[in-house]
Amino acid sequence: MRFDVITIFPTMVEAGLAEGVVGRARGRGLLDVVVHNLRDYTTDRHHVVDDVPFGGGPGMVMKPEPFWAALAQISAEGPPPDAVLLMSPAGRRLDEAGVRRFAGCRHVVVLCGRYEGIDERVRTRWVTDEVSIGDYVLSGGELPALVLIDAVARRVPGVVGDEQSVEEDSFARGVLDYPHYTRPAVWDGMAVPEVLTSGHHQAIRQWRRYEALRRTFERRPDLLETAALDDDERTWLRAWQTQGNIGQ
Ligand code: 9D3
Repeated sequence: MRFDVITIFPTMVEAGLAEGVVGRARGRGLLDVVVHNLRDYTTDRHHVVDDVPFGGGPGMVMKPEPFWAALAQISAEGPPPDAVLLMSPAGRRLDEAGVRRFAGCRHVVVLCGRYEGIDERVRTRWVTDEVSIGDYVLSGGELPALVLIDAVARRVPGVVGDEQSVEEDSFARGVLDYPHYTRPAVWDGMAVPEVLTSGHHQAIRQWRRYEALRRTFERRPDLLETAALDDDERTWLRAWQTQGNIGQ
C-alpha cells in the first residue's frame, strides 16, 4: 500500500513514521510512504504557502497552487489514487470502519492543513474524504495523518505479525481489552488474579471475556449496542443491567 503525505512539516511526519510497527513495515516494503514538503511545490523565491483570507478575518489560509502542483505531480506518476484525504476538524470522525475502508485502498494521498485551513477549491477539485480524528482542537493535520496511517497500516496484511490479534483487537471486536498482568505474581502486596496462574486455560479464557465485557459495560456502554456477543456474554450483561451494579 502507498501513502503520499503533503505537509509543510515533513520532518514531523517522517519522525512519526520511522519507529515501531509502521517503521518496520516501511523497511520490509509492505508500506510505501512518500512525504512531500509543500514548499517544494511553490514557484516564488520565498516558498510562500499561505495568504490572507478573502473577506477578511483572522489568520491565514493555505494557497491552492502548491497543493495543486503536488497533487498533479502525484496523479501524473500513475493511475489515479483511490482516495485523497483532507485531515480536517470539520471532517467525518475516523473509526475502525473508516480505517478498514482506507486499508482496502492501494494508493491514498493525505493532505495536512495548518493555519485556518486550505483554500476550499483544493477540497472541491481533489478531495474524496475529509477526516477528523476526534472532537478536540489540534494545531494541524500532521498528527492526525500519522494516527490514520498507523491505524490503516495495522490492517495491511503482514504489517502486524499476528493477524489474529488485529482481528481480536478492542474495536475490531467491539469490546474493550481485558486486564493484563506479568511477573512478579505479588507486587507491593497486590496479587495477580488466581485464575491466571492456575494453568486452567478454559477458565482463563472465560475470565478474560468476563472482565473485558465488564470494563466495556462500565466505561463504554455505547460499544455494546453493536458488539458481537455470545450467550455467556449476553447473560452476564443482562444480570448487570437488572442488578444495577456489577460489584468491585
Ligand atoms: C483556529 C481555527 N479554527 C477556527 C474554528 C478551526 C481550526 C482549523 C484548523 C481548528 C484546528 C485546525 C487544525 N486541526 C487540524 O488540521 C485537524 C484536526 C483537529 O484539530 N482535530 C481533530 N482532527 C483533526 S484532523 C485535522
